[in-house]
Amino acid sequence: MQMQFPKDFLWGGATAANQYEGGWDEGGRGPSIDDVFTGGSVNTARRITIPPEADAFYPNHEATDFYHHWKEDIALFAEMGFKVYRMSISWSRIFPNGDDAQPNEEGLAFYDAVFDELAKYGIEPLVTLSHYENPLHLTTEYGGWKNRALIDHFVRYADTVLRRYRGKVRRWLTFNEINMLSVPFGSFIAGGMLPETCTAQDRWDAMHNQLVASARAVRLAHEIDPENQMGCMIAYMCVYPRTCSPEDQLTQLSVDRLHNLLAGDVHVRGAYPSYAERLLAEEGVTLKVSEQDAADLRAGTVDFYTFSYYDSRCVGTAQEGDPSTGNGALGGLRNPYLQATEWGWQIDPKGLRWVLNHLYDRYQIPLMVVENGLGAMDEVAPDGRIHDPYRIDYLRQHIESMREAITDGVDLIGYTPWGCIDLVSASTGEMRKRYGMIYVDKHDDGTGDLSRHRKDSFYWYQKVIATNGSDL
Ligand code: BGP
Repeated sequence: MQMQFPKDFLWGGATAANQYEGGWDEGGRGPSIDDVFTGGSVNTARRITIPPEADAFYPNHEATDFYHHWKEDIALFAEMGFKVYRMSISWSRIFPNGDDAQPNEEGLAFYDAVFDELAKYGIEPLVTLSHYENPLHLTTEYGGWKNRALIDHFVRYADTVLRRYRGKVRRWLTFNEINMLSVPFGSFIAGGMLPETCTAQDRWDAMHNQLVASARAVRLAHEIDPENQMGCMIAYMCVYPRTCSPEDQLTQLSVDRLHNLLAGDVHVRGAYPSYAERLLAEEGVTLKVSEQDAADLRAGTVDFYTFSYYDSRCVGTAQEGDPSTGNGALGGLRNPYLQATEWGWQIDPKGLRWVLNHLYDRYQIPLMVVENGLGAMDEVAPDGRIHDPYRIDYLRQHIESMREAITDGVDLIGYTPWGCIDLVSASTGEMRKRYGMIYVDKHDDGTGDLSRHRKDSFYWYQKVIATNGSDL
């Protein structure tokens, strides 16, 4: 038995302003935390420099310049056949400092034009309110998301854009990969807190504040337009027990709950799960939930659940000679059954079927894979084209796995592979780690004319969408 993709399946692609939009000091935009983040290299973290250094290169200042190429890029997305386009609004383009009295009209008008252009092609926007980006002022003046003051600032920003784009945008995600705050990697990128002074308690306080802010935004969105569909976004870092020892099963259970499930449980169920207190205590963290917070969380549960899926890893007892994975966010052990990318991310399409089933068993609400893809170093071949069979292979196998999950009975409503057009890497700040089906001529030393080129995967994905996933 083999089911097909539902006929209204949302095929598309995903980007985010912090890595794609550029125009960092144009149109009245204020600086964001990404504007003080320089590039790293393979598996080395990016560097934070406040204020920006005059001679350092900040990859996202221009990024791949959606700000000046949006018409051309949307036309290319339409050519691929996108039904949906996941993007984010840059908060500091709307409120340059995050706590301003009035929004920046030029910023609001920019996204109006983008949404109108998408509508022209019948592409539905899926908008992330906060994708790894805060106005920098909220870090320098407030210390980032551990400060509860950010809840009100975020809700005001959400209120502004929800009202402005009412009817133009119907599907929203609140915080990108909110659960990255469960690991030190998320301190700055997800929480706007300087890593050297950020404690585990700060990170979990920040996550709590974002969960409350998210719930309040969800409730507001439903009030503003009952047709709004509100989703959460979780980085699902699939984990397996390294061996069949009972200890390894329990380690897997704890890691899965702490890093993957906890935040989503709050988003979907409107309350912290019963396992939270003990698990957090083991991290040295105390959960503080006021009565008002509890009421807010209950009143703002999400309509659908979205996640990113790139790889999997093992946890538990290391075996002789086991290397750890090169993916710094969660660490973990190598799985001897899997190949890894150049950046140590283990390629595991079957794991996606496992995760989809795991999540649907748990929540029974519509699911969407809003990030997935292969970061690779693409070359322009002597024939002037970009041949990326490795990316086609990766995507094909993950789409097959999604079809298996649909056959298993999972309500999967859409798929937006990450970085459908080349953009800056979040973890390393590199340009050479490319995900796109559209190549952008831009390099780590800042050179390149930003011209766009269709890769082989562009034509392949176009065919996948045209046949609703039946010709892979
Ligand atoms: C996710 C982020 C994205 C993105 C992607 C790929 O965690 O939501 O912003 O960049 O990972 O990661 P990277 O760019 O580090 O390869």
